[in-house]
Amino acid sequence: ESIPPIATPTHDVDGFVRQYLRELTYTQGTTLERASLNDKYLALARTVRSYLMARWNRTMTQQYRKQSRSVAYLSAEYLLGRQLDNALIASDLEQIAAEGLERLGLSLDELREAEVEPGLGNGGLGRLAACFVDSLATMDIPAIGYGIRYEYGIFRQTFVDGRQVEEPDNWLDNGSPWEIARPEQEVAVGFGGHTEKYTDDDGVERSRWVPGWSVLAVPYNYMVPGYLNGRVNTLRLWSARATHAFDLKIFNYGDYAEAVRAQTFAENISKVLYPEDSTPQGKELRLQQQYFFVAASLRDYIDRVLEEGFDLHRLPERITFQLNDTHPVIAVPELMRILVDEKGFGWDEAWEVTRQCFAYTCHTLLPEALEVWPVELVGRLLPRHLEIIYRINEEFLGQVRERSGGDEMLVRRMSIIAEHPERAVRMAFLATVGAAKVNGVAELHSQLLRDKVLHDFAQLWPEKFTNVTNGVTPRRFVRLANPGLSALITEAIGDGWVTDLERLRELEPLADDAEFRRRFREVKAANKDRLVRLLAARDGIEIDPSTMLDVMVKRLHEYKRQMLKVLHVVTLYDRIRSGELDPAQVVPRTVVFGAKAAPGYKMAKEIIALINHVGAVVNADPVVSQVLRVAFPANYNVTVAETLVPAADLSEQISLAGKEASGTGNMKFALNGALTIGTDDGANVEIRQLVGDEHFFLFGLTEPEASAIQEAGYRPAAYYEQNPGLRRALDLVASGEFSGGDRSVFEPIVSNLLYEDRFMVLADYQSYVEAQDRVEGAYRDEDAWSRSAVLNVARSGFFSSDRSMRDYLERIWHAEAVPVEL
Ligand code: 26Q
Repeated sequence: ESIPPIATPTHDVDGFVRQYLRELTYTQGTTLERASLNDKYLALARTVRSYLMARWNRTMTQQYRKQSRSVAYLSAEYLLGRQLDNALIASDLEQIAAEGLERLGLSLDELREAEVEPGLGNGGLGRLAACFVDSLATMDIPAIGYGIRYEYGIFRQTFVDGRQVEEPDNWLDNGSPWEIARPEQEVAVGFGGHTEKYTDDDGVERSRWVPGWSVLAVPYNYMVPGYLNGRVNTLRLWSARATHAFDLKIFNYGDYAEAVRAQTFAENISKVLYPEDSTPQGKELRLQQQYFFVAASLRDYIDRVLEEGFDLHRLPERITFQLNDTHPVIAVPELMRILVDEKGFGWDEAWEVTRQCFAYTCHTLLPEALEVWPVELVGRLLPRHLEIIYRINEEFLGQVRERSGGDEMLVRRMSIIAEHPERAVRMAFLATVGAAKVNGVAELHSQLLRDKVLHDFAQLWPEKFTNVTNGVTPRRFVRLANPGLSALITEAIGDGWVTDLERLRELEPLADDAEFRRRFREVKAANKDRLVRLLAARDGIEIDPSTMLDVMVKRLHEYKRQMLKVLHVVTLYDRIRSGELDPAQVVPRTVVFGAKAAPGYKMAKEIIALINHVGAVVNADPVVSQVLRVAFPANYNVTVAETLVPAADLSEQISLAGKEASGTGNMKFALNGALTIGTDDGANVEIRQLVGDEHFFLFGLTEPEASAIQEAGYRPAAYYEQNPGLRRALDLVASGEFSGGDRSVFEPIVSNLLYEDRFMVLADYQSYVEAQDRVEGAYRDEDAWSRSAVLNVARSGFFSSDRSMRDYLERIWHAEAVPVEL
């Protein structure tokens, strides 16, 4: 009758040890003596998980009962980072786990290193999704994240002769203790086939889709624990499975082995994350991935509300589907298809519901980054969706015609279907038409969206457009990554800042406190030591912790301008070698790069080779290397960021103005007390406004200036001709100085800079070098520098992803917190 509830293990060392041994013995099936490192890690992960399980169950039970308004975040990427550490702090088990393991003769630090991070994202956009789900759980918002469980995440980067080589990321190989498969909740997703018209029982003309093939989507649930609260939200990632053996019988009875082999075709869909970041390729499998996870997610959510007997006409009262860029935008025609074809809605009422259910976040400004799918491909893979997209477009353009008095130029510009160079669906336009709200990710970016990329749409629907500046989770990127700084802050102002980051403001007066600044420097020094140990053990790289740590970590892309940083390094090398600079007068620095290039992005890979080759020459020079060293650890990822960011003195945020939508690394560095050298771009603009001009090294063209030069006809060679320092730096690269005398190696880079330079590296060179000279001057005054660093921390509370969530909630989602009892 009444079975007593199974208790969560007690929140103390005894309870922890008992649960740990239970996991090791009965789940892992081994003993302390025999256990491998991986066994010990898995048992630890499951132990921590077991403490959160009751919260997770309670959260789900409550969700069903309360039927509150909620948010479904649709994202093709979640760059989660390691799960164990975050689960430990969320459940307040750090101390207990450390002691409990010690009692067993084990080391928490050693075991946490055994976790392979799930790298299910490329960079900023994927990491943002991970920060957002963390904040939603911590703020007690009923929310679910939907995405893809890639079997292989972002590739592992290695260098061979300084050149990038990609290796598969087998992140699942050692077991995955953080996921729970729910195979009984699988859903079928159709593809291909044809559409047909028919007359229903009421004599109404209808369409239906008869797919040609299908795959199963199997959900895997990941826990998303709120920080020290009772909520554990769910991240639901879909994995593709071949439809059951029934296919085999039907069409391949005679060749069993061949039929089984054919199954793997379907399972390719969730096999690998596309490593392209911001230059989408129109690959068929990529569109399959998008439709696969979107169709499964909508189906999953809708089935759940239908079970409650919920009326789909009221769907917008219950949910917002937030579209993380255009990757999930096929959800718009999919919901229309469900409502019209399957639920018998009329077109207009279905459109009303659909439009109100979606909101779209744009993450780019680069025209080549806007997703466009050939009509031929969409029609072949999703014939019914193409018909629906055409109808949406027809009705939309009718509206444009009416409002504009038949301005056919405008109609052509705004059409969801592009005609050139081939007929294709413009996903950003479909998203904008299909969503109730459209947002950019920083003030400047949202403004440029309204003024440029989506100008016509912003004219038509000004109220649809809004901004939500990005943020990062202070749990992972301060509390967890920087325990020293966290302790210092907590000692000064209490621990409320972890969930209310604006409270960092209370540190401002301490910037003037010499003792506090000294302790701040102590923390920074300790963080550098930690980085020294990591790079030595992980990469065999030796760095000197007494030098200024100058860090540029982000995807390798021409618009981000790693090239500008290289030219600065080459300039320093040249100035020292030529005797223009006395090494005794130079502030010693270590320049750290971390960057992956899309495997097909030639120029990006050349730049990686250049960085490595310049680094090798600089580091080998007996004079220069006394004051300048370059470190480029391979395979930069979230785990590396957690050690690197807290150690940095200088944060490089040097994209061409108007190209970086926001940036989020910039926020992580500022929050950890690095000063920024940056252009007036993305969220740098807001960082500078908040921390103050005196504590930020601004340089470079502004967006309007850069645009004006481009329009007048930018001639990079003119900068080369007129600037002796720049000429010497480029000549050195061209001379073969960094390629064993071979002038051909970096010739493509040099001629690209001289004759094209799309991102105006040469135009900003002088300004950048001068800003670096100011950095050097400022760094010499240790006390003034640490004062600025403390003020950076104190004034960056705005960049918490909790604040981003509040903005989304107020401006777009209108959902409310629903606390779950602890
Ligand atoms: C699309 C189609 C096919 C293949 C790949 C893609 C693809 C994948 C990833 C396109 C773009 C991305 C990632 C974009 C991205 O990370 N953008 C960054 O988003 C951050 C969060 O808003 C911003 O801070 C950065 O400024 C922006 O570059």
